[in-house]
Amino acid sequence: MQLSVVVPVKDEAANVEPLLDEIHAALDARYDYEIIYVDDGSSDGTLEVLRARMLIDPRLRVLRHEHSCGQSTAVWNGVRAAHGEVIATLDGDGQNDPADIPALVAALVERRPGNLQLVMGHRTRRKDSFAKRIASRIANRVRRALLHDDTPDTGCGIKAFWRDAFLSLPYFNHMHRFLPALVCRQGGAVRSVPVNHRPRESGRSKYGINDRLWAGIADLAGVAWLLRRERRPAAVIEETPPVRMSRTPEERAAQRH
Ligand SMILES: Nc1nc2c(ncn2[C@@H]2O[C@H](COP(=O)(O)OP(=O)(O)O)[C@@H](O)[C@H]2O)c(=O)[nH]1
Ligand SMILES: [Mg+2]
Repeated sequence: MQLSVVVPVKDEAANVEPLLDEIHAALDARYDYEIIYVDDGSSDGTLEVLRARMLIDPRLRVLRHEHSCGQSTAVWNGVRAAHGEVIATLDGDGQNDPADIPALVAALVERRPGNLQLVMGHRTRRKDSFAKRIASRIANRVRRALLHDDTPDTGCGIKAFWRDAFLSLPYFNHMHRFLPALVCRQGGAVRSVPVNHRPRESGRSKYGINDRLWAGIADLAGVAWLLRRERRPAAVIEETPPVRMSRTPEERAAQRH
């Protein structure tokens, strides 16, 4: 199994090196893996730190957007570029603990149930401000009641999924907050696994409670609409007897006579 770790970053210069060290410590000797950082138009020197590190770290790949396009788009492009069939993502600010990656990946490849497509981290003890925890708790309740996605913590940055399953989801800005509902929509199963959470040591949070709330309400309405518009059956049954396509021009010519 090949594993690609995708890390979206915007203005996380001081967090890059410590987090990379932790990712290597968690994965070295366990997996065939690569780490893909997607820099989303940072202006604090994040890209320069990544470039310097890339020279001495053969497992590190660096992608960048010339202008900021948001976290969902960064994750999407990182996954598209990934070579692994299994993807793990985590936030670039160090709040997620890379030591949780093996447990998430193990749960995914166990495939219980067989249609398991996504394993979500669940931050059971969040190290965020009181206001943020309350806002998040309310948002999670409302989302869960409306989307029935049976996931306690969809905003958690650390998760594992199959690359193919992710790339068959509909892309839209902010989609990364709705992965469980979108996976269920396409017939996949989702599991949640408890993970560690840590306070932010450097840099600033990019999301305010207010802008997350208003964008969140619009997105929730959009995702609810998408769920109602899903009509694909679990399987398409072909009734035609097997037909072999002709392989060569000669074979095709012979069939015409
Ligand atoms: N690519 C990209 N990543 C972002 C953006 N905003 C936040 N991030 C990353 O998403 C992760 C979570 O963001 P953060 O500000 O810590 O959110 P919080 O933990 O919910 O306060 C971090 O790795 C950020 O660097 C963005 O606009 N683009
Ligand atoms: Mg954070």
